[in-house]
Amino acid sequence: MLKDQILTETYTPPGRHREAGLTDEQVVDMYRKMVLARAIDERVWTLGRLGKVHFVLTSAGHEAAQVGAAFALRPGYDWILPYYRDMALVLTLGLSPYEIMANFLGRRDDPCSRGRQMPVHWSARRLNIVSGSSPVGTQVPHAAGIALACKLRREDRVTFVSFGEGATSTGDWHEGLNFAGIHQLPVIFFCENNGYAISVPFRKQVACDSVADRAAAYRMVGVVVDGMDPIATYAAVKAAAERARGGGGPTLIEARCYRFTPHSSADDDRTYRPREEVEAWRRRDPIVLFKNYLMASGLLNEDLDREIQAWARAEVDEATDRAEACPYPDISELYTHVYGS
Ligand SMILES: Cc1ncc(C[n+]2csc(CCOP(=O)(O)OP(=O)(O)O)c2C)c(N)n1
Ligand SMILES: [Mg+2]
Repeated sequence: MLKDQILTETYTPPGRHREAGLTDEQVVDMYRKMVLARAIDERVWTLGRLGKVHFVLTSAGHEAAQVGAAFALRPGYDWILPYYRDMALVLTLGLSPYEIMANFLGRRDDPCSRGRQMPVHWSARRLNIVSGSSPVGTQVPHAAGIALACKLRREDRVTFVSFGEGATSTGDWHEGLNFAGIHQLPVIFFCENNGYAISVPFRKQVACDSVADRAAAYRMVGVVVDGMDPIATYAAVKAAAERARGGGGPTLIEARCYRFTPHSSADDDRTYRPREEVEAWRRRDPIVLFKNYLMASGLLNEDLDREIQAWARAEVDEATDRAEACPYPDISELYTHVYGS
């Protein structure tokens, strides 16, 4: 499925980020975040194999989409409703590698649930990142409701909600978009379309050609963007945020990407994804493509890249050691925050 994506090469002429309103420093920072997210990702899989993380589910292959989107949002001001695959998104918005490791390892310093919930249910009160439930798509009507509140209060906050293409088959998803369309709410619906919902391919999930096609039915702008390109994704989210703030209503963005790993540590993707397909997508690794772009733009060289890779490894080592040293939640905290206080 989505074979056209495999054949299409990202075309990013040097210096293109400036046209999108990004500075040279910002794009190098984007690259740092992508490299750091991948380094965390790889460590978490290793910790999973060691039996230290009981459920592994990560963002490898989605970094460009997530980091690009995060750069267009205002952390701690806009409302963010991520889904489980959004580690690179929440990292870029301000969760530290330590907090992320504490989440995966179920430790007391996990900012999402103090180590009592399943990993990857990302949230952070200080960053306006709202916790989601495990049934996919349930965050979508929540986002519409939050956006309605912002509109009624005349705040210029944007609500950003993300999900996979599989989640777009749920009733919650359609209800959320319908409501946002009717009330023209300041919300960005961000679909990370990686072609599969665990083993179910896109064609068995969505009857039309693209998720973005569905936008018209809900009276909103629908955009397809190359989710392997952080600049393109940034530009799409930035335009949607400006539209929302200007009273132009919601936008549905479909960022096309690919997950490089099995769905989770409980999945074997060899049973449903041909290896040639995975290899073809790996040749479009967003981190390698972006590295090439930054080099062509004169912003990165091999020495600086080695420095960035070493920095990312050191960050992950430190975060892992600290998180492993952090205690598990105390039994006395079992019911804390479980119900409203
Ligand atoms: C309502 C519901 N049905 C099924 C599941 C089990 N499940 C968890 S993740 C997932 C796949 C979702 O795929 P997609 O939305 O494409 O996101 P991706 O993991 O590919 O990023 C499924 C079916 C669930 N959590 N909730
Ligand atoms: Mg998917």
